[in-house]
Amino acid sequence: MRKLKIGITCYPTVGGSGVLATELGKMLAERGHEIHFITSSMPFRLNRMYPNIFFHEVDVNQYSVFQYPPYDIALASKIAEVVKEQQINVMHVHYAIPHAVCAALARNMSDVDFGVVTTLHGTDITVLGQDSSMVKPIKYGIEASDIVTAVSTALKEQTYDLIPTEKDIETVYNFVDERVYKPVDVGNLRAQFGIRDDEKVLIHVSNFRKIKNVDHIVEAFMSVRKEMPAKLMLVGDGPEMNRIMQMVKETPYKEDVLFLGRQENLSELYSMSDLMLLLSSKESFGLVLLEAMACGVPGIGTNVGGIPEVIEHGKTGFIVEEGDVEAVAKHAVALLRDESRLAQFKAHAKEAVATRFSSASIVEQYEALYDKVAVWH
Ligand code: GMT
Repeated sequence: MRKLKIGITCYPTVGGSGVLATELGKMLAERGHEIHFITSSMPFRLNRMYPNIFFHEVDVNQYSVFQYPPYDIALASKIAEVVKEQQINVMHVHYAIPHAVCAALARNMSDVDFGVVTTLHGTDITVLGQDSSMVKPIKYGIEASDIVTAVSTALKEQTYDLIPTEKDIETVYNFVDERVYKPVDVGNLRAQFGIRDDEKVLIHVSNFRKIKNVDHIVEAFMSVRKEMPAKLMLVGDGPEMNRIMQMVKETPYKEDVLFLGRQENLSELYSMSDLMLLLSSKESFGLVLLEAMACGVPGIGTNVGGIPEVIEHGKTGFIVEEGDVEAVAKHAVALLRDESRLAQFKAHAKEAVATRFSSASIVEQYEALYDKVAVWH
């Protein structure tokens, strides 16, 4: 495989698409490619020095005459500048809106050519695609890209439902770094969190947006808790947090719900857990499910978006209809009470990460796509 100079643009703050883009950049760098992040701030997972990873900050000036800072124009200009200076072969942009459109603008402005790969992550299609004023810009961003990928087949199909385009879209699943996400020894962490040996641990990790249905998670947990000793760990923060805290306060098992806020060392928290819950109303993939599975934690998820492509019903977890909290509780109690079945599910979850979602094979899929569209200077 030829070594490439790859530019990556994503939203660098906490969120699945930023995590995926950063992890991909790190793995590509380890495989000898030169990586240039062109983002508004340092991607948060870029937490150590890599000799072949560079960061180019998009400077968004606040001009007093403009009501809104021109991020998109500043990004397009920066992409054009970096591509020329660094002789970038291919840009990989995450999100059709605004990033694919910015890459197209950069290509028009620039006097050197480069390939463009766009990855659709979900919100750019499932939310913006519902807004009629956004359909044409999304279509434009998709069609101006050389190659478009979606993180699940469900997202690909939703894109065709919402956006009138003939463009070929390839499914390339999310992955995790298996060296980080693996079962780890947690010492006496369970005891430090006040979790007794006879208690099972359920976990939910998200940005607490309304679409994550954290209230359904709390309701399902309360039904589980009525049946058996258990704790619920809620990890993350976001707009729904206050409402959820209020809701939990009014329940009989409020002491059994642990609010952990945003956390860095997720593999430790997953390693303490027995079951992951992701009951979203929209979810193009559910990267947190894969993180948990890599640590040997099966999941219960809704029959929504890409979740059924991640969880194999009856093998690595269960799929339930959105809002059916009693089905969640029923599956959870049955599985958590049956130690040998739980052990099987845990093993299958790890195996799925190593086979269907192996980072090496997914990074190779991206490399093959870059190789097809790379422009050599
Ligand atoms: O889930 C979120 O709220 C964050 C969002 C994002 O744009 O970063 O995540 C999306 O991309 C992830 C990485 O591909 C997927 O695993 C998430 O399922 C997807 N979120 C939604 O579709 C709601």
